Amino acid sequence: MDPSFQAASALAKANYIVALTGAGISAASGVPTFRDAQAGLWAKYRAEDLATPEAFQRDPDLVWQWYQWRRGLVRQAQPNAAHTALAQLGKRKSLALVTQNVDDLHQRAGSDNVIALHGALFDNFCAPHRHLHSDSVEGLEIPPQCAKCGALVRPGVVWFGESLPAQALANAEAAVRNADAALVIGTSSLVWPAAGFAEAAAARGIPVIEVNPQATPFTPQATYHVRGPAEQVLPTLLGTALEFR
Ligand code: BJW
Repeated sequence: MDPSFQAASALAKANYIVALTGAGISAASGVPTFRDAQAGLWAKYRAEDLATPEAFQRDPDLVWQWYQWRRGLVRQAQPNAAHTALAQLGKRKSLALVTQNVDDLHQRAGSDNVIALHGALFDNFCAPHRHLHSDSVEGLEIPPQCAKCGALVRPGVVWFGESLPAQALANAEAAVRNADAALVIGTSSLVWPAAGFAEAAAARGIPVIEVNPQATPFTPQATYHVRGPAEQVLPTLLGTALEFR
């Protein structure tokens, strides 16, 4: 039987679904992924030059330029059919949406209560004290300085070697513990602890559906691998699941 049909059937039977998303879901919106050979941001830049606290200490200008460029891309981007399909699923079924993405495309597509594991691209906080700066830093000299303590302000994202937000981790763990089906969409499953959620779902024995044009280290553990871009696969897959009786 067609794996997409079996996957849709498994989703239709589930009462509570957890969806784990990564950069691939936003690729069709024009937001580059991190590790794809041609288009990935890190084809031009090394991750360790940009997405670590050490890189920020060493060269805050470079790191800020990268984030300002990415903020510009995301501001211009629109949610695509994959974001919209998940938002619609969330209106019709009980869904926990856990994302590694720092863009706001799930929220703009209409998904509520998104669990953001790696922070938010448009948040800012001061590096040493994490004073949150809700004001935009646009128009300020880069790197901006904290008005409270004078330290440098940084983007409100999770860099390598940093802990993930405790509440988001706890919410994601609970979602994986309680779900009776899981979707793993557009992630290379290389970055931890996020990659562990798909593994934990598979270890519980629930159906886990991976949607990705490529195989990943997680693929052998997936119940179904629906090979293809999320913006093409998800509208049909989730639409079919919602129509099952
Ligand atoms: C499509 C598509 C389409 C294309 N449709 N699909 C255990 C083992 C080994 C190492 C570690 C471990 N535990 C922790 C670590 C260390 C580290 C880590 O994971 N390292 C590995 C790289 C080896 N993890 C951490 O440091 C984490 N913190 C932590 O663990 O704290 C505790 C601790 C502290 C100190 C010591 C030890 C532990 C923090 C990780 C933070 C990751 N941050 C980033 C940057 C966020 C800010 C920003 O955006 O600038 O998060 S890195 C980057 O990778 C970003 C992403 O969220 C993350 C994941 O990437 P993702 O989403 O999977 O994207 P890609 O590009 O990798 O893949 C895209 C996929 O889409 C591909 O598969 C394509 O095929 C597919 N695709 N088009 C569907 N149209």
